[in-house]
Amino acid sequence: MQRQRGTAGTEVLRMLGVALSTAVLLALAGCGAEGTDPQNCTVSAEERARMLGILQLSAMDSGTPNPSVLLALNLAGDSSKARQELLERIKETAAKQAKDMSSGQVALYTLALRSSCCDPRDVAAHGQSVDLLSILQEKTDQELTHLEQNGTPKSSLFSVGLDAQALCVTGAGDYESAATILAKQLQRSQDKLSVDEQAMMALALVCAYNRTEHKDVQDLLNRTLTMVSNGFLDKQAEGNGIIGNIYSTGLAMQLLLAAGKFYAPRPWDCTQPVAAITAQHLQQPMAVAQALPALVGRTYLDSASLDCSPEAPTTAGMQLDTVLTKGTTPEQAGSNITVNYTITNEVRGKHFSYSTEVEVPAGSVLLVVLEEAQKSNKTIFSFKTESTFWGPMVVSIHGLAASENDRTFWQFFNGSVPLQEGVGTYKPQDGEHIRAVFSIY
Ligand code: B12
Ligand SMILES: *[C@@H]1O[C@H](CO)[C@@H](O)[C@H](O)[C@H]1NC(C)=O
Ligand SMILES: *[C@@H]1O[C@H](CO)[C@@H](O)[C@H](O)[C@H]1NC(C)=O
Ligand SMILES: *[C@@H]1O[C@H](CO)[C@@H](O)[C@H](O)[C@H]1NC(C)=O
Ligand SMILES: *[C@@H]1O[C@H](CO)[C@@H](O)[C@H](O)[C@H]1NC(C)=O
Ligand SMILES: *[C@@H]1O[C@H](CO)[C@@H](O)[C@H](O)[C@H]1NC(C)=O
Ligand SMILES: *[C@@H]1O[C@H](CO)[C@@H](O)[C@H](O)[C@H]1NC(C)=O
Ligand SMILES: *[C@@H]1O[C@H](CO)[C@@H](O)[C@H](O)[C@H]1NC(C)=O
Repeated sequence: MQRQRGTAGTEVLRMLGVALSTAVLLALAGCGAEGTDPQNCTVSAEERARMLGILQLSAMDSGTPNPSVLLALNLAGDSSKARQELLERIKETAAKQAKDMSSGQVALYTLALRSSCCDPRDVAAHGQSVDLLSILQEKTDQELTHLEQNGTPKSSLFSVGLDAQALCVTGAGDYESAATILAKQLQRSQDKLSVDEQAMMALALVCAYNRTEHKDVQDLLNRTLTMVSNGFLDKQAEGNGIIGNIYSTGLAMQLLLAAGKFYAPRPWDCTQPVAAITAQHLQQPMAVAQALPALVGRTYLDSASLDCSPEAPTTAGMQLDTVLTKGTTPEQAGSNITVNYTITNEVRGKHFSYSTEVEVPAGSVLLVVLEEAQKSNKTIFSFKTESTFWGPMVVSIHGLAASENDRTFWQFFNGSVPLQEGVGTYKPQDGEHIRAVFSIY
């Protein structure tokens, strides 16, 4: 269905869509769909179930609990046992570790707990209790000070976007100055920012626009949101439904869902990005967690308006077996591929560049190439990884470590094209040239 904003001719169709898809949402979530446009941009029931299955499996994982997964499960109306257990572990971790987390992590915990109908001001577990909102405000202030002094935040603009969203939807603290600073950043350097960053920053502006009483702030937010959302619509047209890349498209959809009045009367065909994401069969829990909210018509800004009445109807048990058996296509057994691997530093300290050719079984992920190279020469191709919610991140090669303070990292390329995945999921092809280049972001 073509999504027509403010076009009178489609009013009847629209009303029909409202009635039907509101019914669908109510059936799915057991609660209202306030704050989102109730038209049909939702993913098929099968794909929704598959995605929920991946998130539930990830929720049962014993590793560090992932607040993005809990947030997505809540926004999609899940009430499985896995979700309940994840919530308990999120509370525990928040109570114990919030003070040592990055601002963006605290923001995600805040949104995850708020969407679970818990009060982020009083998170108690095992006799410990923390006020997440005061911690968040403090960490956000540090980010904003850093941003004003150095032109960059301590962590990422993506994180500061999450910070401002969490402060705004909980109605706590100073979301207005955060939103103003983010708007100015977007105005100044929109073309340099990734779609992911723009989406998270702009979502915060939508929330702030609705709450602020200052006309000049409203004007700034209005102009910025018109600019960003039109930019996304242009990208969707160029990218056949994809806005940025496949991993940013769901986040961009969240903004387009929330910011409709800022690009009206321009139409948005929301079925295009839904189809593009569905066709991708996302596997990584983190990728699914970021994509699913928009695919059920929700945004992170809905975290505070979910139905908190006791025990909504439970969703049917997920077919985890379909998730588990749905593997990726089997690779040709026994055959090897050759990958040319180069590491380069022309940024810090003694400059270097080394190349090698390694043989790995066809279908191996890039991490296996790095391990083979390391085996061939430990001094030259040594490397270290850290585990993150996106998988292993390469934090050091040849003894040269990435640094958040210096804003350096190891960037990966296929030839001259930057990879869109990490070493734990990217699968190089035969004869490919992989380059790891020490870079500044
Ligand atoms: C900021 C950012 C970075 C920064 C992170 C450091 C910093 N302090 O800002 C830098 C520039 C280092 C970075 C690097 C890369 N990134 Co990046 N990054 C992001 C971004 C925009 C926001 C992350 C964030 O702040 N999250 C909020 C905080 C609160 O959550 P967090 O869990 O603490 O975030 C940490 C992890 O996300 C981690 N991280 C960031 N990117 C990546 C990528 C991979 C593969 C891994 C394992 C971890 C990781 O660093 C964050 C800060 O510590 C996301 C966008 C998104 N949609 O999530 C992309 C994103 C996560 N990155 C992505 C990619 C592809 C990369 C690179 C592989 C790019 C490349 N060609 O080299 C490299 C990693 C290479 C390596 N060494 O292993 C993809 C991952 C897709 C996927 N399916 O795996 C995303 C989703 C962007 C996209 N739409 O394509 N990234
Ligand atoms: C919306 O789309 C989904 C998935 O394509 C479909 O199952 C559902 O029937 C549609 N609902 C309406 C109201 O069109
Ligand atoms: C605007 O904010 C108010 C609270 O100040 C909230 O009740 C309302 O739902 C919000 N409206 C939208 C469209 O987000
Ligand atoms: C944004 O500003 C324009 C121009 O001043 C105005 O016409 C429009 O109504 C504003 N939009 C919103 C959502 O306030
Ligand atoms: C790898 O490729 C680079 C650049 O094309 C080349 O200089 C180098 O000799 C190659 N290394 C090996 C081991 O083939
Ligand atoms: C494939 O490569 C591995 C090293 O990754 C090596 O041990 C093995 O002998 C190779 N097999 C063939 C058939 O070349
Ligand atoms: C590793 O490479 C360096 C430089 O090319 C070389 O001097 C050294 O002998 C190599 N070590 C091994 C174990 O191959
Ligand atoms: C790497 O780049 C080459 C050349 O652009 C391309 O043909 C190949 O598909 C890329 N590899 C992967 C795994 O995407």
